[in-house]
Amino acid sequence: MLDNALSPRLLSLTLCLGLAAPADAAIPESPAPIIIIDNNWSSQRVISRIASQLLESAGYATELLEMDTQSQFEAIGEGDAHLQMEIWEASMHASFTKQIDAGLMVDAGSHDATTREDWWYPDYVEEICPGLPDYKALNSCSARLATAETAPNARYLAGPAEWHPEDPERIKALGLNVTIVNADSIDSLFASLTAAVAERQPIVLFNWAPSWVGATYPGKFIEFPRRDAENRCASDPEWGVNPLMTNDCGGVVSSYLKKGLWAGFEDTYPCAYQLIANMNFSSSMLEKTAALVDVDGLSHDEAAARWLKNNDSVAAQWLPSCARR
Ligand code: TMO
Repeated sequence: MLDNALSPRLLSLTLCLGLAAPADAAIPESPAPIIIIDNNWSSQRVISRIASQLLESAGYATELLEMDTQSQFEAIGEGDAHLQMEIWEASMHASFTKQIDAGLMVDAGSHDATTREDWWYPDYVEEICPGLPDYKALNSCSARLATAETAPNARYLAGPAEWHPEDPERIKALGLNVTIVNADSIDSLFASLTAAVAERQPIVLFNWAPSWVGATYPGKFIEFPRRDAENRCASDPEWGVNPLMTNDCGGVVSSYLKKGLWAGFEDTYPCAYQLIANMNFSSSMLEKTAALVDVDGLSHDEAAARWLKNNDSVAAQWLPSCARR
């Protein structure tokens, strides 16, 4: 069974040749492909492919659909896509919750991993700017954290703008002498980090955890005013250090990582629903999936296949009996 689960190509070849009929003809319950959202960072792309390979081993057709984190939930709500494997609380809670409240999506459970997304720096930057990690040091050190492009302001190297659209408002609300420069991909974000570390140049950039970066380059998140549990920081100008503006706070510090599904998923693909609900990545598992791509240089497809090969007993536990054949 495990061999079948882990060799989708071999399995589908066997099926095409008519050598094996599914033991349980009920899978797939619908021939329509399960459409999986494909974002633009490595762990998400790898675990989406792990889900895809497991679903295909069970007999489902799957497709990956590239979407950004802002428009994805609308597509899932309309049934144009069905599955998001990594819903990060700090950047996606509001848009995800909106679809849940409208009855258009369901929460398919939390991974064990807890997450953080925020501004970050490698430890040696504290020698250049000793007031860190307090956010006020961004102003006292702005000249030292500037580049030619941003001087006299400090440079904040962000990811693609759609990841954190609140950044410009945070800068205004906290009165920061900071200019955002957006990296257009994680490859360019991490290439800038690697180059800065090699020369011990100052750098403040967007980072997240779990990711392989913190294990490779020790560093810290900048400590902004803490976001409140009700997230009034995002909705109530009066809350926080700036009584006239929202987003005068940092990201959520210990936040969830969830799986989310189109509301019609469980009725359409009941066995696949059980499989997705069972899938669960810890922080260290998630770091490993990203490192297979960003450090070891595998493609996302190869990384998913390699991960399944190295973790076959974990994957076997996720497969409900209806998905084994
Ligand atoms: C959404 N991300 C994991 C890139 O911060």
